[in-house]
Amino acid sequence: MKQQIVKLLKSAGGDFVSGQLISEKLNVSRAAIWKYMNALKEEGYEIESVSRKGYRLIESADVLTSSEVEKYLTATSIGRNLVYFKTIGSTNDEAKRIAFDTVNGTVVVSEEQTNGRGRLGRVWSSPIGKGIWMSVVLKPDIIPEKVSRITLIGAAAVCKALQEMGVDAKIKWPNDLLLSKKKLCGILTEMSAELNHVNYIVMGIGINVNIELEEYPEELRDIATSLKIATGEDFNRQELMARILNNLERLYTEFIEKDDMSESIRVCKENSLLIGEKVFLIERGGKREVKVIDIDEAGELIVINENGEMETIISGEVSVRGF
Ligand code: BTX
Repeated sequence: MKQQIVKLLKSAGGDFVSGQLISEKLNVSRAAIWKYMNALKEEGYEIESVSRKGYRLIESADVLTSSEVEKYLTATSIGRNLVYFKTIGSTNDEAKRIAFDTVNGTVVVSEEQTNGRGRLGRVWSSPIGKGIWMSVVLKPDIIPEKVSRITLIGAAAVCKALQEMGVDAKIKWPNDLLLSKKKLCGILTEMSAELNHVNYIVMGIGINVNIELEEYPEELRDIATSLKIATGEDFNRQELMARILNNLERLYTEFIEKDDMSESIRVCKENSLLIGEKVFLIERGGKREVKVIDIDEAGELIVINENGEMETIISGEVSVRGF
């Protein structure tokens, strides 16, 4: 209902819309409208109300609601069902909670996460209104072994969206994007699967957009960045979010329908931070140094190991450090 009210107010182009008209068009009581208006003001919309004239939208808020993101969205399935929160523990947890009952392409987004998660239970800092903290629910008909490729498709989608907005970020295979060697974006892919069947995938994407350095906890200041810190400019979160979803839908559909992830791999290779570098692989058994030489067509990392032999590393098995 809030979305429909915003739409109606926007269609008036800054003029007043009477409570009577809203009530008739949307079939709600005047008291309910008043409540919705207060809720919208809480979300950050600036709405003027004048008795006998009605309500007027003065300024749209910098929020990631469906009615704001929709303006930039060309994707037809991913992001069309957008579940919005002002605050939540973790969008990945919420996406997993609703995954069975919701449609493919549902996106859960929150202005803030109080329990944002990285891999292996690490904490993901998610301050209010400054980033994009979202999780996409996907229900592909693929075998579980191929799920790790979805993370690369996500990384390529974020990379393309950033390029469209004038930012050249580097991809640290398989799940991070960096600017000046500092973390700008992290991707956390989780799934529910049977032996031969994927029930759902939740791809969590966190991007630091308009965060200032001093807004990070002390321990992150040397390793994290944001678009604002790197460029000195504020970025439109709604547009960036929609562009990521638009690119994701295209790259994901190519993969699911044609088993083709060549464009995603090309983007990951062209913007790779690791190819040509010596890195440490951190595995269950310990830590070893290898040289990265390529990413193959399945999205696996090709390295030369300590014995001079070529080896294939599948994402999800290792962490990469010291690049
Ligand atoms: P990761 O395990 O690779 O990275 C986590 C590490 O990154 C932390 O240990 C910390 O050192 C650092 N870090 C924490 N917060 C930030 C930040 N805002 N910017 C840069 N570095 C940071 C990467 O995990 C995957 C992160 C996914 C986050 C998304 S947000 C939406 C969704 N919901 C959720 O709970 N997680 C995902």
